[in-house]
Amino acid sequence: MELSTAPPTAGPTSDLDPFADAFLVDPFPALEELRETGPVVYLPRYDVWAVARHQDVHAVLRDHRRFSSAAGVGLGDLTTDAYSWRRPSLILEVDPPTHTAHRAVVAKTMSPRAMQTFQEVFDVEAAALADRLVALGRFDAVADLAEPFPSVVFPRALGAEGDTRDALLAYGSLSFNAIGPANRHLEAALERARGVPELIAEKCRREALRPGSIGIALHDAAAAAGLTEDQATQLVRSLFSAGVDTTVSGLAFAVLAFARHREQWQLVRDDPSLARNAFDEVVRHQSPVTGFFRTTTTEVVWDDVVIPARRKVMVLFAGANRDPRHWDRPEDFDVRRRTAGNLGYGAGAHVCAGMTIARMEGEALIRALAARVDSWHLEGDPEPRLNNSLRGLSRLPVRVRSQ
Ligand code: OVV
Repeated sequence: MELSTAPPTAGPTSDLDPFADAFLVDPFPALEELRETGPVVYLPRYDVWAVARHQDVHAVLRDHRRFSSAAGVGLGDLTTDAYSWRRPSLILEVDPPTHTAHRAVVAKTMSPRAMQTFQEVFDVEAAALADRLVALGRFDAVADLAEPFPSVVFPRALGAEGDTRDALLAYGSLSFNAIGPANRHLEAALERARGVPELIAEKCRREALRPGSIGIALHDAAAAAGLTEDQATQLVRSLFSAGVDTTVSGLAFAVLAFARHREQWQLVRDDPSLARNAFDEVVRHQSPVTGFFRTTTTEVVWDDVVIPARRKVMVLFAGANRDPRHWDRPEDFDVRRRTAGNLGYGAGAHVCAGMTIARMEGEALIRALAARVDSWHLEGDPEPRLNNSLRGLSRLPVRVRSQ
């Protein structure tokens, strides 16, 4: 291997604003430009660095020693500017070894084995929803399909009592907007979520959770690992934060993809075992979570570019997921594609803890719909939902054809 002898440089820069509305609506042209500009690019507008190529996104995510999560995974530094509405996450905003212990507790309760219990409930719920939608014929695939499914099945699996839908959607919106600057999207999310953090905290307590639920299993596993009840409550909160809006986005993008690419829907109808891979391909193609940040723990020389210590690096999953250096025809939505290397769920120690349940939800609903819907038709333009780190739709008017 030839070692680079070039001296470290300041590296390429870009005037990109990754929180401007144009980027939030459609980040892909700008991400292509970033990938072409270099492996790591300085963004003077926010005084941060950005990586958008598959290889670099993957490598940064796996290097938690030099790229820390402990100062938060957003633009701001949580060690100096804490969020006003919650304490730091015990799993998202920490590094190994503390992270490892907390992650093990969550992983145990969210494992494929533990999730098996919920498969049947998801299938029954998906079938009932698909029946209702086919009966409607025309509907908004966001309000009537993408939002109701995760915001019913996920809190139920977690053990939350009562109707938590609006609270969870508001809380998710806030959690993901908080990754960005204090712009109007974050302001609106804070306003919408007034009183919600307190309500969520209440729902996460052991006494508030249903026996046999993931939430109770988490409390038990946390106690067995020597964590306090307060810590267990905060770990349950993490699941509520990350588990609803993300899946809502994935399902809305799935419908949009199938309305735009009817031959892909036909493939899933012909072979419903493709449902699982199809959902993963939606996550690869649309990358609901555009990217999170890391903070350098020391000076890092990355491909001859010097990033000083204690600086923020934006890790663009959505850039990696469309990188032609890794993917064949990255712009194409292809349900039969090998999705190995999909970074839509992140990678490394912090890879999405809810990945198994998210995939189960996506698969269950796509399967149920594939058994009933012949084709999807757009009845109007999809409307984007603007959020500082979570791509999504606010409206998706569709009509379904069924026999
Ligand atoms: C928004 C988000 C994503 C992932 C994890 C968490 C929050 C957390 O609170 O742990």
